[in-house]
Amino acid sequence: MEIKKSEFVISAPRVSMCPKDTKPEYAFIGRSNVGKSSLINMLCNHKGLAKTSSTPGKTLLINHFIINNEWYLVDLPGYGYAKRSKSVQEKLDLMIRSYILQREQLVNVFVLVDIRHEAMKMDREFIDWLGISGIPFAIIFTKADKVAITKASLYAEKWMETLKDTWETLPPYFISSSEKKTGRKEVLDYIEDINKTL
Ligand SMILES: Nc1nc2c(ncn2[C@@H]2O[C@H](COP(=O)(O)OP(=O)(O)O)[C@@H](O)[C@H]2O)c(=O)[nH]1
Ligand SMILES: [Mg+2]
Repeated sequence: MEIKKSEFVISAPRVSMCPKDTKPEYAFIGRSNVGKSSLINMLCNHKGLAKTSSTPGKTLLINHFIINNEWYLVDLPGYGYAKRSKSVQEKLDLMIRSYILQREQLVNVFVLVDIRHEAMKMDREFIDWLGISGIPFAIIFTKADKVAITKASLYAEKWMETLKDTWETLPPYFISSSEKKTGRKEVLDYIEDINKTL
């Protein structure tokens, strides 16, 4: 799929303030600093579209970007950033979960996981919660350029294996690097395939 146009639409503090539009949405979630905003920019070939930062914990809002005037990418705040106060993080978690449960046009959540990290409790809890809530999702392993090219799929497979204790069928997954533009076509094709079914 070609991305011809990508534009920032709105940063909303809660789901009721998201665009009044029924076009399909694809949201990106994961721990702070995992590379959500960088991935959105890489997919869109649009540096600076989503704000990236080397300081974690900057995104506090639900950010909508419209693609080709047809569908949305949504950049969400990270979960589990230890340096935030507990009450701020609890508010963010509530905002994220309300958005995911209430937004009917949300067709898929991408859960981002740093390819270098072993399975983390927080990611796992979030993934299990998506499953219980019946939300379709896929996993994207980020920052693949930080590991040897020969190791990337091995790490990803090992991580996916850990889901097998509770998951009968494993979700789809992708390996990406925003630096090297790895995984761009695969993720965009996946989105395109879903869009075609709607
Ligand atoms: N090497 C490398 N660094 C990345 C990649 N993606 C993001 N980063 C860096 O990781 C940091 C956090 O990225 P950002 O997209 O803001 O993460 P977010 O908090 O999940 O939105 C920034 O310093 C990025 O430059 C990647 O694919 N490769
Ligand atoms: Mg971000």
